[in-house]
Amino acid sequence: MIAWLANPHGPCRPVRFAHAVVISDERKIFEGLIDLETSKIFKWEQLHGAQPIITPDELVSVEHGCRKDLKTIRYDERFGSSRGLQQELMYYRPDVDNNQYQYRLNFCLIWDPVTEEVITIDMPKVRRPQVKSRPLDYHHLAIGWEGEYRKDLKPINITQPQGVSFKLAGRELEWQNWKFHIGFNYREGLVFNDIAFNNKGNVRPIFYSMSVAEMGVPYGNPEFPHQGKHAFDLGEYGGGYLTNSLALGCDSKRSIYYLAPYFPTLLVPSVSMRRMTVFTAGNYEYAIAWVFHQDGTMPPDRKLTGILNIYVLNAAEDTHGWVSEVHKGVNAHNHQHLFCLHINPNLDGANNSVHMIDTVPSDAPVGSPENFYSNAFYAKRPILTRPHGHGRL
Ligand SMILES: [Cu+2]
Repeated sequence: MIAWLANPHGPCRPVRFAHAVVISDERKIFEGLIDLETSKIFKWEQLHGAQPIITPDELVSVEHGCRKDLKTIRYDERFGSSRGLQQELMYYRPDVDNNQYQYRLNFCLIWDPVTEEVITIDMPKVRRPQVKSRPLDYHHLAIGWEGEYRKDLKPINITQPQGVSFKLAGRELEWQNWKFHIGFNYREGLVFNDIAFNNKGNVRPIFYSMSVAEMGVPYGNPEFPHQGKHAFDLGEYGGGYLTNSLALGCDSKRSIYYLAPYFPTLLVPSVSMRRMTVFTAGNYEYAIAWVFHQDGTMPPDRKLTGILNIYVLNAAEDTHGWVSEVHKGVNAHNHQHLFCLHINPNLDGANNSVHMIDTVPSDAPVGSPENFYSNAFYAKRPILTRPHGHGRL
């Protein structure tokens, strides 16, 4: 691949393979490599001890199924790890235009996506009352009822009368000495390949590929049934599948260029050429922006917005510090959003490594000659040596 990138018109064009992850009706998972030129299956194997992504179709089916299937209710403890079960957080919505995350119910369902049935209702030991606040209306006309749109903002017009400064050839973009290929897949969403910077005529490769590979959200409330609340938004739902389609004039102003990704299904979101994707994972929206600066740096920018995943709270309840009360009778569980970058460095070639920087206080005690005033700190630079597992050494 490296040889072909160096000479795209030369003879060493690599064979094109498709990497397929296939989920059977029984949710068995198969992984394969298919030669796209000969349609020959190069590798095909069933994976054991792993769970596949929850597809958009399955997410729709669980919403309908949970409403109608309440026939098999039992209070079983846990079910082992061989089945991919889903814990469904339940809400009450008085009207279709109301905020669907406002009234959390105090129980959860466990759904089996293979048999398409509810296998358990998890009731907490402590019951808590339903919140009785006024429903928040999300219909656009409701803004009129709440006092109208603001009228004191002057219009903003962004114009580029001489056109844009970037060039796009296929999926390869050039801008201000940067050059890279823009890929997209169901799991990671945007993937940048072959990122290079032209430094006064010297084209320097920087990254072979770069993407956000996962985003984990651990929740910190140990009380049953919240202990299993721990989302992997990319691996479980797919950052590409959840990417929102954008429209000119609605989501962006002029001089935006849209790219359409390809999926083996009918879902076709488009990606804004500000090198940004916005995907919605349940109650959250994530804006993943890749900013390529003119000085050759590219700090990733992650924005989160949305609605807190809330739960109900008794009056004067001791929350043990696991939650924050955000409204009378409503709490939000402590949680984090941990982004996992897939970095394949290629700075002037493959022979380089990635390190992180930790700021560490001096080991020398206060009053010692080395650190008399206690202001000494240094930068620790551990190298990330392994791509899998516990890389931090
Ligand atoms: Cu959050």
